[in-house]
Amino acid sequence: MIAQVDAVVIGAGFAGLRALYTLRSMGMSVAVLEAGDDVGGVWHFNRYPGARCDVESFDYSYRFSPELEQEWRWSERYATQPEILRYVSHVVDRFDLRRDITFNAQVTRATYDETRALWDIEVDGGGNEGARRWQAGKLILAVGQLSTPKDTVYPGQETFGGRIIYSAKWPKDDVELAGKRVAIIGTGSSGVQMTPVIAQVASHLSVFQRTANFSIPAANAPMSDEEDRTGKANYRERREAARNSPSGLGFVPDTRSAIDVPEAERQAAYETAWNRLGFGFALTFKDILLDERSNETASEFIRSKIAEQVDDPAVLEKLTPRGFPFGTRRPSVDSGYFPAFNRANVDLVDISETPIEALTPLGIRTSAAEIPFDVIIYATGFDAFTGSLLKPEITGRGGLTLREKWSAGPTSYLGLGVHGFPNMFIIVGPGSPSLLSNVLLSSEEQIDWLAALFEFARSRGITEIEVTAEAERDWVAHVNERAEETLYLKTPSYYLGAEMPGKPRVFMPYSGGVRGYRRILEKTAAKGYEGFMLDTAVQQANAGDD
Ligand code: N01
Repeated sequence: MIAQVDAVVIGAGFAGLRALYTLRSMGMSVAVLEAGDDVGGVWHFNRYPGARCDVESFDYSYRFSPELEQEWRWSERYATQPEILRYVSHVVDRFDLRRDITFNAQVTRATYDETRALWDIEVDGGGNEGARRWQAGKLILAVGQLSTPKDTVYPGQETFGGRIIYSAKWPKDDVELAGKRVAIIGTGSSGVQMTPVIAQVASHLSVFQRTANFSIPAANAPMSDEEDRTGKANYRERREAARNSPSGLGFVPDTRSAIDVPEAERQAAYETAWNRLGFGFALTFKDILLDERSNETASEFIRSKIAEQVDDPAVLEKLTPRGFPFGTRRPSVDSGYFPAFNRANVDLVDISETPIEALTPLGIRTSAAEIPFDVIIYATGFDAFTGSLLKPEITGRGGLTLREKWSAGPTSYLGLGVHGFPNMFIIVGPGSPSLLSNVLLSSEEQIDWLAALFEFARSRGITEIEVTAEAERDWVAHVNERAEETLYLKTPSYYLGAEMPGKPRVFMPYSGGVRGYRRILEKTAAKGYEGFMLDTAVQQANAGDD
């Protein structure tokens, strides 16, 4: 059976659900195909202890419904993963979204039929309704940027007698950690978030660190009634401030260079940011991510704060991040990470000095020792940005696959479309502010913009929308130019594809900021969607025409 719809959306995370809501509101028929067995995307899969959003709840929530904004009550400034899932479920029920979602449907193939301007989409794993093929006028990829976990494997892994868990595929069953000897491998945001929580229950916790990470305190707190009232009363202003800020978090940096500010004043500004801003710390001054000397003032401030939190000088030395500018690898936002290492039941294993050689039946063998464990947790991250986009075989014009097209790294126009792949649209993918921004806000911006483009096309009988080769080339050049203005290129990171061996080294997100990006989108629309070929010639046939 082939189901025919106006649009197929891949992914039922925040972006996919928003696309479903919006396109359905326009009168389009939509099918959402989701590989997991429920909604929520990364929040569905990353259910490890301590998982929580590092964007404030008021900002990490949908803006499309003022009623929804008013009725939902967040319990903390930074919501936990279970609370975020409750929110997503509430949204799905409230707007009756579930009926258009097929779960356990891993898309394996999407092929563009040039003669009919239709995407032919196949899934593995079977849909709930039994449909295994869909045909759609539009294909929306809302697959997430951090949704394909790295399959880290060590020699001897199969011999380990305990349990191995990947943080990004955390099981739904109760994972027993109380009284266990636990290892966490990886000290990115996932490792940093789970460390203090697991430390409280494990009999012993060893954290295996390859690279020390900068981390800012979340300054999390219960949401008081007063904060809730004020936040809700000022929601429109808050949304506007977020849209007009570089990161989509509402913070507007001090317009001075950090090094132009007198020492005492600079330290005071960092102190204020440290105590309240979380991720926004990087925006204390305008050039922390642009100028090495300015960056060093922020880096040094954070190092001094880490020093205040860790008792043992030898452990502190290992935990102190050096050798790359703060922010050029994504910093973490934590709730008690560094003080966890003062506990008697927690230790740090520096695997840059004593690498992991193998897993054994007993535990982990490093170059220095064999350490016994009951549970080993891989918090080793993701095949970022492109992992999930390249998982299905997506074939555009002339049999060209997206994997071939992106063999030297992703290219796009505005991050939204790829030349040779008509009627295919990517949400918060490479070439857009994506992970350098509040991703939820950025996805809503893009979806609203696409909705207007689709309306524009519909009113003119346009069946095929494709970015031009020239627009794509110019956008890639622009993304690179903006990146070159920053410090990001100085550090191997997942922004650059350095997290996976053999991945092309291309700076993937757009560093021109949320506001700058939105202005470009607005200008493009005002010029009749400049950079897009809008074709009325191809008749979109029905699947039934076969
Ligand atoms: O992954 P990461 P993550 N052997 O890639 C190490 C978002 N997020 O899941 O740096 C040993 O950041 C690796 O070491 P190194 C957020 O955007 C958000 O923690 O490569 N170690 C690093 O320490 C975040 O940035 C929240 O030297 C290995 C770690 O594993 C992104 O997701 C919460 C290794 C991986 O860090 C990814 O975070 C959680 C190996 N073979 C995540 N391979 C929120 O708060 C890798 N490592 C919303």
